[in-house]
Amino acid sequence: MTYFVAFAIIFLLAVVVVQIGKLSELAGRIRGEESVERSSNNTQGKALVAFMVVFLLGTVISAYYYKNDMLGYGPLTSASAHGFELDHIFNVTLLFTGIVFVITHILLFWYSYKYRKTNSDRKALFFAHDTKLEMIWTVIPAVVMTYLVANGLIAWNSIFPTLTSEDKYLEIEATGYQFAWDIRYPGADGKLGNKDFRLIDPATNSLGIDWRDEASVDDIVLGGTDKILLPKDSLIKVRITAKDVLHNFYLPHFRVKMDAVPGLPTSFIFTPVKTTKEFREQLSQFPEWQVPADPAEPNGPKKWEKFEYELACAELCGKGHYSMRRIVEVVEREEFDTWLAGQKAFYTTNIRGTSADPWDGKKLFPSEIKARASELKSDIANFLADTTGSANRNIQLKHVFYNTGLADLNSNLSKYELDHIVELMVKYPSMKVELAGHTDNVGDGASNLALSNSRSNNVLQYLIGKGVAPGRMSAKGYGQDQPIEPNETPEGRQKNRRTELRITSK
Ligand SMILES: [Cu+2]
Repeated sequence: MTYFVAFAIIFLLAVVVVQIGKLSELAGRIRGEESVERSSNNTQGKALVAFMVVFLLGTVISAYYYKNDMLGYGPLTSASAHGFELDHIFNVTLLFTGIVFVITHILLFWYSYKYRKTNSDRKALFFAHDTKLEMIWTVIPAVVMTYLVANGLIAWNSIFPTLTSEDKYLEIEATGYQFAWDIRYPGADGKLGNKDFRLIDPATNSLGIDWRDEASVDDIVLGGTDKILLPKDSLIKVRITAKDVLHNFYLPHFRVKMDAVPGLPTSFIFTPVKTTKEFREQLSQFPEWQVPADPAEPNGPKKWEKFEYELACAELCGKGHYSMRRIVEVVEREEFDTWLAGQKAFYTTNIRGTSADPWDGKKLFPSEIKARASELKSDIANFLADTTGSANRNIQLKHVFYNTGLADLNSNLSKYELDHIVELMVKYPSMKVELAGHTDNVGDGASNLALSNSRSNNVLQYLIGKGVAPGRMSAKGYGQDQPIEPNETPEGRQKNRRTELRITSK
């Protein structure tokens, strides 16, 4: 409806303009062409001068009035190191184009007025060529343009240094798709693992990360709405890619803007120099940021207190384009390191132990060994310290592996957990344990019982071999009789095939 009314108004206005034109033409015929043209030229000439003044003042005044809303001025000075350089280049360009704008604007309208057709039989001066003029309007723009372009190139090269492996920088990856960003951080190794588009699986591996690359197993992928944390004063390289259409990685406050092109990785290098907190303080110096953030709540937080850096997609990539906005927070390096260390690797939470895991039963990663050691230590300490009888006495040996279908211990992989148990047996000299073997319900009960018996016995033999007194340990197989999960699913059966450390005496 609104569109229809707007269209009708425009149509009616057009009709009015055409009618007025016809009317003045008719009036002209009645009064005589000559005098009409003269008065019309006069009016138009004056109107052009008026336009010149109003437009020029309007441009200058509005630019001054709105300067604090523009990036680079007042509260919005750059939050990244290279941003100041970039803002300077914009200012230099603005200076030159501003001078040209003012001169051409004045000349254009002043000449239209000055040389309007008056009474006299004035004629335009005609000349075919003037070398001096040609030189002036070729050489001056050429010199200015060369200066601007060269300046820009120099700045571009300093903003995009070629980083070598010697340089210390944090490399993160942003993958744009309709309509979100997937942000990947390297884990403790500082390296992002390989990707391959053929490995993309919308359900389990939307980025196509290659888990066979050990650098990828500690990579962290942020959830769709998580804040993107960045450390202050650290060089950051963002690898930018896209999965479907063209997007654009845009961090306005950091003057970072780069296309995300499917199939063509791009990157940007920058150093944030102001934490979110510091930037808020910068904003608080300006009265327009001292107003309430929510006008409905006059006593609520101020606008500057609610400020957040943001990531946007600067490419109109579809109708959900706006939802690619993400909050970015810059914090001190220590806070960032603590945050990153507390993030769970995508592989650990989503891939480890599933059918997509190429390392299942083949390898334990140092971080897993470490985490498991402290888990085991606290489980046993908890049980020993417990006086209420509620602590669990059955401790599952999660990192004890056997060769498939056999009772042989895979000691290459099991040694970490078992050696740690040896240490704990030394630490708690009065503790006695039973090694309990369990199976799933596949196959017949008797052979399952036999298998669990020999498996637990093999663990016992390993521990004896490491010097634990045989009198403190026993081994027993329970076969399929004590499942901890239903045996209906492969995951359930996998959980039921286990060896437990049962503390029989403190
Ligand atoms: Cu987009």
